[in-house]
Amino acid sequence: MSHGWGYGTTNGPETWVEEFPIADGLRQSPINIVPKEAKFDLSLKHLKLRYDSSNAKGILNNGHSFQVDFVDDSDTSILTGGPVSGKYRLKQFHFHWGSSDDKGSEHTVNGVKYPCELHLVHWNTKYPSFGEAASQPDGLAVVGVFLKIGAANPRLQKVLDALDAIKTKGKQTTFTNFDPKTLLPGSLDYWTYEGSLTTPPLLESVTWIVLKEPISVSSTQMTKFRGLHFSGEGENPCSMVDNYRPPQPLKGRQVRASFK
Ligand code: B30
Ligand code: ZN
Repeated sequence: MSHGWGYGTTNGPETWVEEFPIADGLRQSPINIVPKEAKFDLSLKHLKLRYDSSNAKGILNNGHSFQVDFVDDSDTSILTGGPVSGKYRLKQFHFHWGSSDDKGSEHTVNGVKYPCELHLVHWNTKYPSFGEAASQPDGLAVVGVFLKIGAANPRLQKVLDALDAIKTKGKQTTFTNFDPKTLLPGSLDYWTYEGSLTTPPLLESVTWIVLKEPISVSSTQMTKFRGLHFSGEGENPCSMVDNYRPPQPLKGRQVRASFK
C-alpha cells in the first residue's frame, strides 16, 4: 500500500490536514505529557498483557515504519485491564525514531523527546475486525513504550537483525516465535488519555496507554533502525528517520496516571 503522506517537507505532518481534516480534531495524538498535571486515578486497573509468541507472523517495511504483524483470529494475544473494558487483540507493533538520538519519540514528557517509541497496537474484540474497530471511539488501545539510550538491549536484537531483509518499502519476511512482552519495562505504571492514530487516517479511536518507565537501547542499535529506507527498491534511497508526529493540542483532555 502506497501513501501520499509522509514525513518530508512537502508531505509531512504539517500538510496532513489537507487530506485528513481530522488532523485538527479534538482528540489528536501524540501529546506532551506533563506528569504534574496528570490525575492519579485509583479506579485504573493493572494493565494485563498476555501474548502468545507463536502468533507473530511477519515483519514488513510499510514505507513509514516497520511493523511486526500478529495472527489475530483468536483471543490468544490480548490486552485487558488498565483503562479499558473488555478484550483487545494484538494486531501489530512498530516504532517511531529520529535521525539522531535527541529526537524521535511521538509522545514527550515535560517536553523531553526520547530517541524512539514502540507502539503495540490492539483492537477491541467487541467489533468484528481491526478495520471496523479503527473507526470507533473505543476501538483501539495502543501501548506506547519509550526507548532511552543506555546499554544495548538484547531483547531488541531479533527484531533489529530482521531489518536487513526489509530494507526498502514493501519488503516483508516471516517473523515468528516472538513475545513482545519481552520488550516491556519492569513496571507497567502508565499514563492514559483518549487520542488518535498518529499517522493518517488519524482516526480518533485510540485509548493511549503510555508507560512511564523506558526500556534501553544503545546508540549502535539506534543506527540499525536508521538503515531502513522510506523508499522502494530501485528508487532514490531515502533513509527512514524522523518518522514521528509532533505533540498535538490537548484541547481540554485529562491525562490520568495509574501511579502516584
Ligand atoms: S499508531 O500506533 O497511532 N502510530 C495504524 C495503527 C497504529 C498507528 C497508526 C496507524 C494503522 O493501522 N493504520 C492504517 C493501516 N495501515 C497499515 C500499514 O500497512 O501501514 C495502512 C495505511 O496506512 O493505510 Cu500505512
Ligand atoms: Zn505508531
